[in-house]
Amino acid sequence: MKTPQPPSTGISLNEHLRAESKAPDDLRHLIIHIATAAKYIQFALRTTEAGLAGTTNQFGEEQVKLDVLSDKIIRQHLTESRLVASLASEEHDEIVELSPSAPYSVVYDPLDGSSLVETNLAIGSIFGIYAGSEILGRKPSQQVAALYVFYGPRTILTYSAGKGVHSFLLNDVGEFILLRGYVGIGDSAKNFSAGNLKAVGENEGYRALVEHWMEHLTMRYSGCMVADVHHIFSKGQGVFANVGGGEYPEGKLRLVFECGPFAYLAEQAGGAASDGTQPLTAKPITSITQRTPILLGSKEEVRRAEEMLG
Ligand code: P6P
Repeated sequence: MKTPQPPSTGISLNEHLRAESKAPDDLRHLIIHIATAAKYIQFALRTTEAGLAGTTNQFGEEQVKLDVLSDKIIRQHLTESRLVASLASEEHDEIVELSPSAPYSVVYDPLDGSSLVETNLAIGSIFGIYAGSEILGRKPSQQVAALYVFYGPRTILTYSAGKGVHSFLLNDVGEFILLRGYVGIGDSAKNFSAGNLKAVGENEGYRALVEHWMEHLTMRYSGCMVADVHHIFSKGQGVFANVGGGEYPEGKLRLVFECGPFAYLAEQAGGAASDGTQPLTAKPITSITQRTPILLGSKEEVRRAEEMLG
């Protein structure tokens, strides 16, 4: 019988942050704290029963137990880092001040797609990091880093600290090891992921766009933004859309927690992210409940979407 091989000893997340991204030590430490929280969440997903928590978040969405638990885990690790001045979580309706003189503020969706937990589909956590204590009035372009953790058959952490997008695999000894450096998004797409599809009933431009994509591209859609956008990063092409119409006049997704971090990452990977009229990285955050249309991925399709939705 073949003896099990030691897990890959490729470059670690910590070393990559230091040597490749040349991140300041306090930013590197903060991202490592976030990565540690993700390991506890990954463990909880495997061991904690799914099911509803019996509470709702600020958006009136029913919280599952793992939403609440993931939020607590992240908040604990951000607090223990002593590096966070203020934080905003999708699960809470206000910005929380932690250590006023700390260097960074963190915005996060602790468990994006959590309604899919009981279906055993992949879900994720999304993080944006700003320097200083202010969140409102900032633009996603002012993030100093953004990252997401994808809890699928494998747990993958993807980050950018301003020098490209890099993916790391959680190995068997609990370390994030480099899987792919300098992830890129090509200009043309083969796949599309269209959310808030009910909007086609009243949004003629969106109907025409989705019909075009159905004729020319292949759909890949799971209902979890982390999984669907990760598909674009891992394939190096694709376009993700969630635009206004029906129950969500501005689209379903939130600027600060979901669209801002992913817009930063998409641009770092050579792709584009737009609200249909402007780059999402240039869109000021006016409130933590602010929703926005999003078109993200291969530049040619984001431009096509801007024209057809225009
Ligand atoms: P729709 C999950 O609830 C979520 O917030 C995102 O992860 C996902 O992209 C979107 O909502 C799904 O939207 O319109 O397909 O239900």
